[in-house]
This record gives sequence, structure tokens and C-alpha cells, in this order.
Amino acid sequence: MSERVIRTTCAYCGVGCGITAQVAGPAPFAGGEARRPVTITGDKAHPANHGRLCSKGTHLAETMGLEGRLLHPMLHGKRSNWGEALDEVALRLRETIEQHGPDAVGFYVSGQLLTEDYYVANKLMKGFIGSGNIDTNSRLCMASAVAAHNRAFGEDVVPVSYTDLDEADLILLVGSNTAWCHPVIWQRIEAARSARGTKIVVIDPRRTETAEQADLHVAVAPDGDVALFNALLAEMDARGLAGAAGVLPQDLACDAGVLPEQFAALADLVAAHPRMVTVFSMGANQSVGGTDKGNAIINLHLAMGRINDVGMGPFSMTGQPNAMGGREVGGLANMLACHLGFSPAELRDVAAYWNTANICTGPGLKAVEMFRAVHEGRIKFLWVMATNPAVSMPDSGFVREALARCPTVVVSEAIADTDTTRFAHILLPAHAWGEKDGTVTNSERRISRQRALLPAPGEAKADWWIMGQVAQRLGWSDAFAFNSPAAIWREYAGMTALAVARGKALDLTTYAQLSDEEYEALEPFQWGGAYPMAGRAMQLVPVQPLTPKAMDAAFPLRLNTGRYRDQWHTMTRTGYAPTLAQHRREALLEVHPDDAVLYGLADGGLARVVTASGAAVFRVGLAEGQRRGDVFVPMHWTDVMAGGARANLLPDQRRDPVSGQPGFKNTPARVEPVSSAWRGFLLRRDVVAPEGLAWWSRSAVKGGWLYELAGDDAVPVDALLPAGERMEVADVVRGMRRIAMRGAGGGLEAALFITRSGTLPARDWIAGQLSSEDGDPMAWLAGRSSTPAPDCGPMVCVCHGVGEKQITRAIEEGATSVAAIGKATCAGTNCGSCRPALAKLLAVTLAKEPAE
Ligand SMILES: Nc1nc2c(c(=O)[nH]1)N[C@H]1C(S)=C(S)[C@@H](COP(=O)(O)OP(=O)(O)OC[C@H]3O[C@@H](n4cnc5c(=O)[nH]c(N)nc54)[C@H](O)[C@@H]3O)O[C@H]1N2
Ligand SMILES: Nc1nc2c(c(=O)[nH]1)N[C@H]1C(S)=C(S)[C@@H](COP(=O)(O)OP(=O)(O)OC[C@H]3O[C@@H](n4cnc5c(=O)[nH]c(N)nc54)[C@H](O)[C@@H]3O)O[C@H]1N2
Ligand code: SF4
Ligand SMILES: [Mo]
Repeated sequence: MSERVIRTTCAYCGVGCGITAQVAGPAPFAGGEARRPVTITGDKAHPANHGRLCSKGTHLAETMGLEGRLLHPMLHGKRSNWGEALDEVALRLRETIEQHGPDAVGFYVSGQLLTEDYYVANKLMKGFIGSGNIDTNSRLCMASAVAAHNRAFGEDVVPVSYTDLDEADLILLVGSNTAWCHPVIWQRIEAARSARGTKIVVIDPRRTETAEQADLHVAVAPDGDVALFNALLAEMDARGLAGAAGVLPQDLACDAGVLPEQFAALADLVAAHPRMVTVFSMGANQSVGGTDKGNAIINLHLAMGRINDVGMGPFSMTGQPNAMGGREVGGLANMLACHLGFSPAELRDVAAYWNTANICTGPGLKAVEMFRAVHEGRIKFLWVMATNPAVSMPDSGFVREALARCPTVVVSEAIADTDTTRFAHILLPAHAWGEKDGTVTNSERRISRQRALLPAPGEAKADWWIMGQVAQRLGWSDAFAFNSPAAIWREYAGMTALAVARGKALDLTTYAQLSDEEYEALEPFQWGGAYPMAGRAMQLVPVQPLTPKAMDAAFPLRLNTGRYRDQWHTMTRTGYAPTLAQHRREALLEVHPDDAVLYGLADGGLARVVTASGAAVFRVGLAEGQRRGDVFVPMHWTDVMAGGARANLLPDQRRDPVSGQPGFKNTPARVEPVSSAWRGFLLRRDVVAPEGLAWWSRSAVKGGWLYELAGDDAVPVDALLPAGERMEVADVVRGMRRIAMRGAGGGLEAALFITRSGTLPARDWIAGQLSSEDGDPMAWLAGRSSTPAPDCGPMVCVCHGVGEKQITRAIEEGATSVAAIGKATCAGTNCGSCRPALAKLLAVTLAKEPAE
């Protein structure tokens, strides 16, 4: 069978891994034909990953199906067509601007747009609508790093490259769970450790899987980072290794929560290793003092001269695949385009380049302020693209009120039902990964092509096309006459001449003349070269530690939030992949065992987290790696995937005064146990939205969905199960009820298991029956196979399907390294994302074995 090989870039994180996709069948495709199978492997020639991929990248093909896709424009919940939908967007835009002025319009966009889409969005808003009100979810992500770069370097420039990680002797990871969130970078760091003995330090209040693998874990107090880095700088100054004159505050006594011996060990490591890279991520940025954290880190590098040379520098790791591209084209409300600001001269130059008379006059509203303006009725037209703010914004209850009040909400999405599309008046179907065509910039400023693998399904269109059509309807035909991403690229690359003229490092002018063919074949390249700040002015910035807030007795805990290894943000894509669901099926409230006792929480029970902003329910997971007084929940679960488990009901709107970035990782909170009259689980081939329950949570299994349930009232059996014949067993005394249903094909169609006080069977076997064509109803009702298979335990290696028990067995049978476990079981030998988990199991199991 013939196939095509297409090189592209991963859909997910800012590492920007290159992918080689094999697409079945010959080109060309016709729209509307069946989706062809795609095989994903790492691109050995891509400098970001040299062929490696993590679990999310490896399993991308599982998220390319059409299930859940938005295929047609929708107007007020009814199917529409492009002509009508675009006319409506343009009409409402024009009316809003005419009646209320351009600042009554807002665009809320995303680091998941391609650079070409982003460029058009920014040009339309700042250049033609004439307002600065375009901001992006990068405000929630790296705005603090951007502000820190601007203060230290005078430009938003990442002064390091991935090769510096290969060449470093010491790597500090600050507020970064690298092994889970940038797994291929983690693998690169591990390779450096084996090759040259690189030391790894993790600075994180939690003992993450990354921290477990480090040489030193510094369990800093939440937001203790500035105090810590100031103290470190003072110590290096005292040792004669840093020039910190005039930068440090008088009083260094602010408590970073770090044990003296840990601080001494950290200081010795820093003193001993000039080749030092400090990677920082959301534990630094997502703070009400996030910009200062960034500058505290940069200060240490500048004062020690550890920048602009091999193996050293401060490295802001970016989250989304094109967060960097968005920064370059002006996606943030406080930048113009091409790293330009809003001075009269810059505005004039940009207006001339775009040939517009409508250029905005100054910066617009930042994300949190933008939604406040919507809430207050100052913004009356909001266009959301490639982001899910009803889930991902802090105080999302408020954000939903704002969306519900807004006279016009337009949402461009690839997925039909998200928490945000539920608020859309006009819903526009966009390309998804695998259909998109353009460029992205990764954490190390490397620009790569994302190429289309398949034709767009239904009526889905490119975001740049959608915006261009609206702009043309508003009368700006010449400025938005783009007919391809290549044409947009040329205009943008040419525009960086304005940055170059002002001495900025962002220079793409040599790419401004690419032909369509050259653009199509464009190889990954890094703008600014390896050390873009070399020879340029850089500044230390005095920073003050945050004064810890007095704890409110009503909220004695501090709530931290973040990510799971195999889920991406609001799960609109990874949530569909059964393989990825195996790592963590539910959102866990991670709490220290002593705190659990203190607050009456049981491992595996349910608990409610309450803050000043809202409340949500999670499964309790005891975690020794939590500091006392801190709890952690994942950000991922939505109202589509669960009932009552949405983390972002909890954080408030407080934000960094410089960057406007919210402090997602440190919210005063309390916890309380949740008891329910009954618990259970449901298996179905299709999606239902359970109602009237205390809590529920859904995850993908092969052939359908597994729902965990808890409730107080009567079990709504008829609402939960499809119509049809039911087989049932019950034990009234124990309050046990089990129902199974056979599908037309002979296999399990649905099952509902409920208990009031007893136990429930393990889910793996019975869930596996959903994808089977036959089966034994007695075994279904028993919840286990009539021919027992060995229990493998919780899934650890999702690529090879190897469970915890198999791995422990291999260790007991003599495997003494991660490699040996791989030999014995295959675990960890494909994408490698589970290798930190294997190392942990190894340490735990060997510690348990009696000494010989
Ligand atoms: N699997 C997966 N990978 C992803 C993503 C995903 O959704 N899933 N999203 C991508 C995106 S957009 C982003 S932004 C990145 C995020 O990547 P990371 O920043 O690594 O991820 P987080 O889990 O948000 O937070 C990192 C750590 O910060 C710690 N932290 C909390 N408070 C503090 C503090 O005060 N000081 C310090 N030093 N640390 C603190 C948390 O305990 C947490 O372990 O991941 C990217 N990669
Ligand atoms: N509590 C808490 N909250 C957080 C964070 C945290 O650590 N803690 N992290 C924050 C961070 S760093 C980030 S980056 C945000 C992420 O938050 P979001 O951006 O809201 O999360 P996603 O689920 O990635 O949403 C992207 C949406 O865009 C759609 N999409 C993908 N590609 C395209 C495209 O090309 N065009 C269009 N039109 N749509 C597309 C996807 O289907 C998906 O629904 O969350 C933030 N929120
Ligand atoms: S590390 Fe994983 S998610 Fe990130 S770009 Fe690479 S393969 Fe994709
Ligand atoms: Mo992010």
C-alpha cells in the first residue's frame, strides 16, 4: 500500500518536537473521504528532539479521529453555513464598533494558534479595528517571563538553546515538573547526566516525579523563590563569585522555607559549576510575584556572568506549541508586533507597514481585566480562538458569568462541546492538528513548520482564513487578501525589519522572500542564533520577596495546581485517548498524610476544596511529597469531563502587578471530607452527562467511557443507562446493585455497578469488555473474567501496557536498573515518559527487599 511521509511538529508542548508522519494512501486527498490512518514517529533530523517523543506525542494519532469534532458553523445552536456565519460576525462587529467604539471589542486568543493565524488576529485587532484589546492565554502562562526578559534584556529574548542543556554541569529546575510537562527536555537532561555527570536540582514545594530523580530537591515554600534566589545571590557575592552591589534588599531574612543544610548544599553546587542553566516554568511565572521571580533568577546569572556562553543561562521553558510565536507577532495586549511597543514612532511605522489609518493608540486589556470588562459590559463582543477560558481562567465562575452576559460571543474551535463553546452565539469550526498548516516557534526560538497530514473534515477552515473573511466583509480587503499561510509569513517576516531598525534581536528579514515552495520545504531554524543577547546590554533588576500573607483561619491551606503527565490542559483532545487516560483516570487532591488525618480525609474518599472564590470535589490521594499545609489538584477536568471537579473555580483573580499573570499556584483554601450515600461506576459506549449526582468523572476506555459516580439520592438508573434489556443482580443488605447490558453485536453495551457500603471490582477487566464482540454476562456481573488473568496492577508504561505489579515482579526477580526493567518487561523502552516512574518503583521496591 502506498503512503506519504510528512514532516511536521508536535501539537502539544513548547519543546516543539519534530514528527515524521506516515499517512496511508496516495495524495491528493478529497475532502469528506474517510480519515486515513496516520503513524507517528519522532523526526530524527529535528534539532529539538532528535527522534524522541513523549507519551502525548507518541499517541497523537489516537486524538485525530472525528469524535467530538466541530464540523459546521453554528448560529445560536443551529447548523449554519460559512456565508451566513461570517456575515453575522462581521455585522455584529461593525455594530459594536459603531455604537460603542473599538474598545468594546475583545479577542482572546491562544498559544495554540499558528504564527500566521496569530499575525492576522493581531493585525485585525490592533491595526484595523483599532483597539489593543487582543490578549492570549499566554497571559496565564509566560507573561511574567516576558516581563522579566523585557526588564533585564530590553526585549523578550530567551538567551539560551537546548544544546546548552546538553553542555551544562548544573541544571536548576525552578517550578518545573519537567519529567511530566517537557518530557523530551527531561530526557535530554538525563542524557547530559549520563554523558557528563550533570547535577540536577529541583526547586518545587512538591516532591514531583522530577524532584524524585534530582540530585537535590529544594522544597521551597510556596512563593519563597525570590527570597531563595536573593539569598543565593548574597551567598555567591560573599564568596566573591558574584557582583551583586546595589541589587539586594537590606533585609534578606525573609523565609524561603528551605532547611539550612539544603540551602548550603544548593549554594555549594551553584558555586562549583559555572556551566549552569536555570530552567523556570509555571511555578515561577504563575505567581503574584512572578515577574520578580524571573528577574531574581536572571539576576543570579547576570551577577555571576553565567550567560551567553556554552552550557549556561536562564531558560524560560514555554508551555504551548506556539506561545513563542504569539509573543513575536504581538499576541499580548501590551506589545504591538515584532517586539515593538506603543511609542508614537513605533505606532507610526506599524501603521505605515500595514497601510492603515485605524491603528490602536496604546496597549489593551490583559486577560483577567478583559474578562472583567466583559463582566461589566464594557466589552460587548468577544471572540475566543483556540482556548477554553471557561475552564482555564482563574475564578472561572466569574468568567462564566461574564461569558453569559456578553451580547456577542464568537468561538473558533476544533471541538464542538467544550465548556466555552456552550456560551457561544456563533461557533466557527477550525482546523485541528493534522490539518493545520503554518509555523510554530519553540522554547529555544526555533521556528518549524506544522504541515497538514489530512484534509480538513466537514467545513472546518484555517483560523487565518476565517479572520481574513471577516476583515474583508468589514471593507479591509487589500490588507487581508492572504490566500495562503506562506503569504502571511512573507508579510510578517518582512515586518521584522521594523524591529531590526530599532536594534532588536528578532530578525526574520532573510525569510521575507520565501517562495511558496521554499516555505513548504522550510527546515527548522533558530532566530537570533545560539546566543542572541551576546554583546547586548543587560540589567540586574532589584526584586523584593513577597511578604507571606497572614493566613486566614477559614482557609488554613495553600492550594497549588498544575498538570498530569498524559493530559493536556482542558482535555479536549487528550481526553479522547484511552491509552493516555490510564495514567490518571481522575483528578486527585494530593494531600500530606498528616494533613489528611487532621482534616478527616480518607485515601480514596472524596473531599471538597473550598476557597474564597468557589468549591470543587476531588478524590483524595495521600502524598508524602506534599509539604504540610499545601494541597495540589490538577487543572485538567472540565464540566464536560466531570461534575463538580473543576479546579479553576478555586483560584482568585489576584495577579502579578507587572505582567498581569494570575497566581494559580498559591490560593488560601480549606478541605473537608465529602460522604455520599452510594458510590459506583458506569461503562457506556457513548457520552452521557449525569445529573443530580454529588460528583462524577469520566475517562476514555477502548470502545467507550468509564464514569466514576457518587450520589446521595436514588440512583438515576434510567438516566444513566441506554434503553434496552438489562441483566441485574442485587444485594439489598449491602446496598449492592449490578446491571449489565448486551449490545447488538454481542459484546457488553453498558454496565452500572453501585454500592452503598461495600467494595467495587477493579475497573480494567470489565472496561475492556466494551470493545469486545462477545462475552459472558455472568462474568460481566461478577466484574471479573471467568478465566482469571494475572493482575498487572495500575498501568505504568502506557506504550507497552505494562502494569506496576509486573514491574515490581521484574525487580524482585533481579532487575536493578531502569534499563534492566525495560529488558525484562519492555516498560520504558518506547517513549520513555514512564522512566521516572520506573526509577521510583525501583527505589521503593529495592528499599523494601530484605538485605541479604
Ligand atoms: N503533560 C502536560 N504537559 C504540558 C502541558 C499539559 O497540560 N500537560 N501544558 C504545557 C503548558 S501550556 C505549560 S505552561 C507547561 C507547564 O509546565 P510546568 O510549569 O512544569 O507545570 P505545572 O505542573 O503547571 O507546574 C510546575 C510546578 O510548579 C510547582 N510550584 C508551585 N508553586 C511553586 C512555587 O511557589 N515555587 C516553585 N519553585 N515551584 C512551584 C508545582 O508544584 C509544579 O510541580 O507544560 C506544558 N506541557
Ligand atoms: N489552575 C490552573 N489553571 C491554569 C494553569 C495552571 O497551571 N493551573 N495553566 C494555565 C496555562 S499555563 C495555560 S497555557 C492555559 C491553557 O488553557 P486553554 O488554552 O484553555 O486549554 P486548552 O485545553 O489547550 O484549550 C485549547 C482549545 O483550543 C482548541 N484548538 C486547538 N487547536 C486549535 C486551532 O488551531 N484553532 C482553534 N480555533 N482551536 C484550536 C482545542 O480544541 C482546545 O479546546 O491554562 C491556564 N490555566
Ligand atoms: S515533549 Fe512531548 S508533548 Fe512536548 S513537543 Fe515533544 S512529543 Fe510533543
Ligand atoms: Mo501554558
